[in-house]
Amino acid sequence: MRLQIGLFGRTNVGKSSFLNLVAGQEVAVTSPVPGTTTDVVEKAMELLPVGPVVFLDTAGIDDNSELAGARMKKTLAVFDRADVYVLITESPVWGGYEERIAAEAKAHGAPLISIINKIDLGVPDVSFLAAVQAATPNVVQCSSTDTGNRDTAVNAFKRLLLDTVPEGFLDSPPIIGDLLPPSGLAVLIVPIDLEAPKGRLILPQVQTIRDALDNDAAVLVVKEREFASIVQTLGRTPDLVVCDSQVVLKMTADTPSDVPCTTFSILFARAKGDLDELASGAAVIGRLRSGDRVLIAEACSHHAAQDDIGRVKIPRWLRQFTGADLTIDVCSGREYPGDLGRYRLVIHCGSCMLTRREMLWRLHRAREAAVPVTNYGVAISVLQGVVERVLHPFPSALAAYRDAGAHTGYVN
Ligand SMILES: Nc1nc2c(ncn2[C@@H]2O[C@H](COP(=O)(O)OP(=O)(O)OP(=O)(O)O)[C@@H](O)[C@H]2O)c(=O)[nH]1
Ligand SMILES: [Mg+2]
Repeated sequence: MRLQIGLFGRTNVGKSSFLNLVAGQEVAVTSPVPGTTTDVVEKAMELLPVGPVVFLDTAGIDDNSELAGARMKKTLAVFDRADVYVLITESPVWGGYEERIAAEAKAHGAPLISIINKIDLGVPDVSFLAAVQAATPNVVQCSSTDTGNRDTAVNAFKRLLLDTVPEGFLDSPPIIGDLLPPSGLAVLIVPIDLEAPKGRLILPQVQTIRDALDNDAAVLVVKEREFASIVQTLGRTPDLVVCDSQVVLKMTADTPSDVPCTTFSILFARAKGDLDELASGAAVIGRLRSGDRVLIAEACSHHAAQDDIGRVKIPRWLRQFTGADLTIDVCSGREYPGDLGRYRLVIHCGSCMLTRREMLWRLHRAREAAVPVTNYGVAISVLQGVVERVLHPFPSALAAYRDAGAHTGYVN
C-alpha cells in the first residue's frame, strides 16, 4: 500500500514545481500561467526513509474560470484519497482557501504539512507565518525552483513525513511469524549470563515469543549449554533456531546444517530497520584499514558492563579481525553525530529502545552521508565467520551482503 500524498494549494504557488523538486526530475509540467495542472498528476516513487509513496499533484481550485468546475471535482476527490495533506503556500497569501485545506485535513484525520514556497522572492511575512503555524506545526520553507536548496528542503520534508505518517504505513515486517509454518517450532537460545536482567527475559525475546504464538507456532526457550542435548530429545527438527548474537558461534556449531538459524539481532534489524541495508553495510568490515574511523551507535544509555558488547567486545573483535589500527567512537542514547561523513562504517545497536521511525531516520542520515551502516548482530556474525549462515533465512539480505562484498572484490 503506497502512502498517498496530496499536494494542494492555489494555482501558480508551485505545487508541480515542488513535486519536481522532490522527484529530482521533471515529472509534472509547470508554467507561469495559473491553471497549468488541469488533471490530477500521479507520481509513484520510493521515497526513503518513508517507503513507497504516490504524489497526487492537484489543480488549484481557487480560480473562477470555465474549466474550474471540472478541475475542482477532481481535486475534491483527492481530499478523500490523500493520507497526508501537503499545502503549498507563498507569502503573504493566506486566506479562506488555505483554511479550507487545513479543515479538510482535520476532517479526514490526515496530517497536514505546509510548504512555504518561493522563499527566494523574499522573507515570509510575519502575520502570514503566524497563520501558517496556527494551521500546522509542520512547516518547511523552500524554493522549489532552486536546486541548490533541494537537499535541505527535501530532507526537512521527509523528516516531517516520517514523523507524521499514520502508524499503519510504517508497519514493520513480522519478527518471526513469517519464518514459521503453522504448528511450526522455533527454538530460542537465551544465555543467562551476568548481563541478563534478574528474574526476567528482555523485551526482544518476549516479543519474539509473542509473535510466534500469534502465528500459531510453538517456541522452546533454552540456554546455549542445554540446546544440543534437548533438541535431540525432541523427536522433530525445529523450523528455526534463534540465538543471542553473543553465542552465535556455538549455535551454528550445534545446529544441524539443514536447520535454518539466525540471531535476535538480525530478526530485529528486519523488523525495526532495513535488514538488506544493514547486511550490505556489514561487507565493509572486511575492508577496514588502519586509520579508518568506526562509529558504534548505542541507542540506550545503559550502565556499561565490564565486558560491554558495544564498548569492549565489538571493538576488540573488530581490531582482531581486521588487524587494523582503527579509531572507534561510541555514541549513546539520543545523540547521533551530525558529521557522520567522517566514518567509514556505523555499527548500530539492535535498537530495541528506538521506534521504527527513529531507526529509519538514522539509516537515512547515514545514507545521506554515504556511510555504510550495519548493526551489532550482523557485525558479530561477520566477525565470527558465520554471517552467510545466519542471513540464509533472508535471501534478499544475503544477496545484498554478497553483492556489496563482490562489488569490491571482498570475499568473506
Ligand atoms: N521564484 C520562484 N518561482 C517558482 C518557485 N516555485 C515555482 N515557481 C514558478 O511559479 C510558476 C508556477 O509554478 P507551478 O509549479 O506550475 O505552479 P502550480 O501550483 O503547479 O500551478 P497550477 O498547476 O497552475 O495550479 C512557474 O513559473 C514556476 O517556475 C519558487 O520557489 N521560486
Ligand atoms: Mg501545477
